[in-house]
Amino acid sequence: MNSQKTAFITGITGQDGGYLAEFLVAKGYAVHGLVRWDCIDGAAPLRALEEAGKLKLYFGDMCDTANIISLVKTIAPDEIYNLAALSHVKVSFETPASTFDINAKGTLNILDAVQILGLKNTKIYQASSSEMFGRAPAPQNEETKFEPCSPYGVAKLAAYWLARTYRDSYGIFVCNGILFNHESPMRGEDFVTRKIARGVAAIEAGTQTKIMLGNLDSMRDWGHARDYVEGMWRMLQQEKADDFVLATGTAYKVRDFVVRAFVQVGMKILWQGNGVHEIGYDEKTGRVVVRIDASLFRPKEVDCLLGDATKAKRVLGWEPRVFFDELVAEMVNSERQKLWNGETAAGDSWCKTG
Ligand code: F7E
Repeated sequence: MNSQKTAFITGITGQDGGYLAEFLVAKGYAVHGLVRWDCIDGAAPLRALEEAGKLKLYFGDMCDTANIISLVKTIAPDEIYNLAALSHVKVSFETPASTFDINAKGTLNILDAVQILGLKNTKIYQASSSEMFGRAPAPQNEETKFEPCSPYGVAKLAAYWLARTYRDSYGIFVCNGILFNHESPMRGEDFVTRKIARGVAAIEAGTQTKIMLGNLDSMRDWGHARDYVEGMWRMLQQEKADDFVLATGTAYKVRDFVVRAFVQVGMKILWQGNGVHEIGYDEKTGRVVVRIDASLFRPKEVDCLLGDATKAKRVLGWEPRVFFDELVAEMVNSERQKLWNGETAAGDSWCKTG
């Protein structure tokens, strides 16, 4: 009898999908992943696993009900990790309808597939988000009242409630992992941590002059994605499905990330001015290396996300290993390494994205 477990990861080309695929392959799983047709570039780092016969990739679309049901039927997974999403909060203000389709309806398609196919033993991980807490006072945990304030947060909250409803109504094993921000060198370039890390390395190398940023004062609880994918897996190893916050329990401002990242290349940043006129400059040379771009502000901002992962520690035995300083150092050094290896450097035009 084949005792190898099978996992199906949607959103496998994203940061978490990549780490999770590696983690599950190392645990001996047969891993299957869903790739959207326009995300094929993101599948490149996974090719080695695919060529080694440890991973199988399928083109698909979370919004295509028949496609999702048919894939779940073919794969008949023991575990489904539903990571596929439009994950950029600012972009969700510009594309609220497709955000809702992918993040909420897409989740419904996964739940319906398991329900309709009668897969009683399939366990589902639903990638819920701390963004669902929105403006709720920090620290936030599983008992905190949700107050989302972006189309992304609202769509994720709809998916969260669908998961709970299917769990309570049909006995489907589905866990909501309410994950606070988690980063790594694999993070998308339009998220603030990677954008800063890349910018700092490029400024050090002289290929970029400044980093354009939006709100410097929002606070986030930043952990390492590698730690968080292990938490996802631990949730599905439980006897009973439940919801868990994963977080480091520490929060820093975006400006703290900037300061810390420049320390990594030996620069001390001082601040001057207010609002869109604020600048960050190098103490030694007086050179301005951070400016504010009003277009990078969001219509509504989440001021402070700070998680309390006491329940995950108690029930799952999960704890983060990487904290702020180490995370920033890893991200900046990874960007420096890429530049030293001759990877094309970003110019100033690039730094206006995200
Ligand atoms: O922004 C501020 C921005 O885009 C962090 C996603 O994984 O975590 C992530 O969402 C903060 C915000 O992540 C820029 O206004 C300033 O306050 O890196 P971010 P996020 O919005 O927190 C949650 C938990 C998720 O679930 C999401 O999928 O940084 N900020 N200046 C900026 N942000 C960006 N992107 N770019 C800037 O230039």
